[in-house]
Amino acid sequence: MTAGRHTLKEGWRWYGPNDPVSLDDIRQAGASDVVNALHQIPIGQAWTVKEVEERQAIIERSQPGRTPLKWSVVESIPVPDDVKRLGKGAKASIAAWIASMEALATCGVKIICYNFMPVVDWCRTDLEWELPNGARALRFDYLRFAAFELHILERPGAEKDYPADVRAKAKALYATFTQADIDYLIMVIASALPGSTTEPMTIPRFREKLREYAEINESVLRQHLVEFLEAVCPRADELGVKLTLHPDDPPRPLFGLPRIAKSEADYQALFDAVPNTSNGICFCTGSLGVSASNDLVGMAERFGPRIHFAHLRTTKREADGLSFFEADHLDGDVDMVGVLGKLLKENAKRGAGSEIIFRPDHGHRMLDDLAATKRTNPGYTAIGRLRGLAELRGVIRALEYVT
Ligand code: DNO
Repeated sequence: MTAGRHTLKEGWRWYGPNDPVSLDDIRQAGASDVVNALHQIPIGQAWTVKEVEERQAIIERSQPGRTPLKWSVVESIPVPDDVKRLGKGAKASIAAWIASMEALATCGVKIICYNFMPVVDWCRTDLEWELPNGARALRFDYLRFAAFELHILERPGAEKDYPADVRAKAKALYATFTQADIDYLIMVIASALPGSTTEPMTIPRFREKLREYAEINESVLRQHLVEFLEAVCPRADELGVKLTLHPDDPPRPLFGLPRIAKSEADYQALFDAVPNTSNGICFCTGSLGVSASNDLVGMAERFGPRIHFAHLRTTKREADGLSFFEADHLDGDVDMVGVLGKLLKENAKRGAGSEIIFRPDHGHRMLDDLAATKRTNPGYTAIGRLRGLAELRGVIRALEYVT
């Protein structure tokens, strides 16, 4: 709980009324700020004030007498495919995105998270990978991913992205797959995980989408993001909205598609191209931390004023350097204490109402959430995130005490 103190604000992602995690669960976890989106509205369709108000009433006013919750962050307004492929040419889609932003601002929801990942949002190969303590974690296994690309998706040209020894290992791995393994991998990679901002795909549709992106290389995609921001930021500035671009997860090109929010240099290029104050970052330590070359503590310091929202989690890179799993919040490759120190420093410079909001991210499936009858969203269990938030809160309190 952070009520009454000037500190980082504790957020919690909630998928809406169908989320098996309740608003009381969020209160009991101690979070104050809800991160939510209107997932039921098709990608590309503008959100109306009425729709936003209805959701806001559920979050903020449906249980009088309870500890107050505030809907502070939208994660995400999806950026439709045509914006990524056509940039400013996708006029109607950009206008609809701005209309959603205006509806949110009218209701006072002023931090908006979005991403610019083409075709697939976050990508994993296992949603229930068993840890040595029996809990389940999300994992990205490079060889399983290669087996998917080379032998299930059969992406033309994919073999060029893998050295011969990896191709051989992926082929051998694929030979061990049952139909159930194949179906599982298709489900995990292609069918859009909950909260994703891309459309669920069958394999034929996946191939078609990749064909649609054939001409889109890194500089074209970056240019399209710049055009999108040039259209959106001036209005966001007027409304006092902060836009936070979520990094690519994992932070590297996938499926031969470019990724342009994977490093400090990528973000710096965007801030240089579109310096508006509304142009910010969702500081996702879990996504950026997958790449050993990202200096997270330095980025937290250098991008401080552009950070309005943070996803605090950490992954652990495996022996091949390309596979990783989601570790406990303080025990992966990210120097979380160092990052929190920088975020607290930045936050101390800000006035009331513009604190950085963070949320714990991708908790393990553990304890009662492991029950077979328990419905949980991958990474978004109550108990795993409760643990993550408690650990982060402990670090924050300790850092505040010693400074
Ligand atoms: C997954 C999430 C992503 C994220 C979007 C942001 O857990 O971090 O789906 O919400 O990429 O637009």
